[in-house]
Amino acid sequence: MQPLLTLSFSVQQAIAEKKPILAMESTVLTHGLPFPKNLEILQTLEDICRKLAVEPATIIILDGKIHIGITQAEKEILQHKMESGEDIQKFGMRDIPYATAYKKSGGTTVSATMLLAYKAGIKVFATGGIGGVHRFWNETLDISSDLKALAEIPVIVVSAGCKAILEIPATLEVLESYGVPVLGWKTDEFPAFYSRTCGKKIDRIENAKDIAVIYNAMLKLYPYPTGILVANPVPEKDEIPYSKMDKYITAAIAAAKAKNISGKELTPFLLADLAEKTKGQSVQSNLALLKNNIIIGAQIAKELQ
Ligand code: PSU
Ligand code: MN
Repeated sequence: MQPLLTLSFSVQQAIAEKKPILAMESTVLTHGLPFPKNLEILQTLEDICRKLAVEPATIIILDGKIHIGITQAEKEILQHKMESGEDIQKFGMRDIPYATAYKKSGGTTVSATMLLAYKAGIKVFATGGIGGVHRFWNETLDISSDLKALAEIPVIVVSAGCKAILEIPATLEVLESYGVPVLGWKTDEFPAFYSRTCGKKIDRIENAKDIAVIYNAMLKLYPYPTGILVANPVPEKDEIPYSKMDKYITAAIAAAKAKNISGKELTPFLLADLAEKTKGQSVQSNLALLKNNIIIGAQIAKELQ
């Protein structure tokens, strides 16, 4: 039997040297951002992380192999697959066993990345935004498995909140029901991805050290420790006001409904529609907040080490 996880040489080395490691999600790249810019962004994010003396571990599945950290050669394989139009899938937590059995390739969502980071012994990872409770959830029951993963897996997730394509108050309610701490990085308000605020209050934290204290207290207290959601607002200069985004979002959701798009296709469809309608402004904002989350994630990884 092959080992379940393939750790890159640099990640193995970082583990051996007790160097801090930050895991990175890949669906945000494969399905949240356009090709070929997504691969450039991947490189930029990894470079930022390395400059901060933290080893980036991009998590992705290629031909059924679960990679914790990818090499240059594997990035080229991914690029080739994308260029040739091969089916690069989106893998949530439940899709991983199938992907390994049938040698599929794809990006891992927040839920899948949490699970795989945990298995690899990595405690923190950075992403763009988490999935959550979708608008019209009471008709569709569409609630992201990211919330289930946050409820069950003790990994710290650094995000810019969740996208306003979701029903944000309902998403926060579910996180509260599941006992998941939601912490605002130097903010009292939950950020809404492209926008810095959404009017919902959360607990404020001032530094990475306090996150480590909270994480360790949770591990000691909870019989079943959960994840922790760190919400880091997009930088001011890259913010798109909620009022401006909201009309595009409403239109994108209506378009998805008209085209009968549901399930895991929904989020990528909405993101692509927003990128088009905002003439790339949403992509720019997405990149800025990703970089920002890597920086905070790296600080937390160092603090936990
Ligand atoms: N939110 C974003 N960009 C993304 C995603 C969410 O702003 O790319 C991706 C993440 O990978 C997240 C997933 O985990 O979508 C959630 O998908 P679903 O709603 O199908 O669970
Ligand atoms: Mn869903």
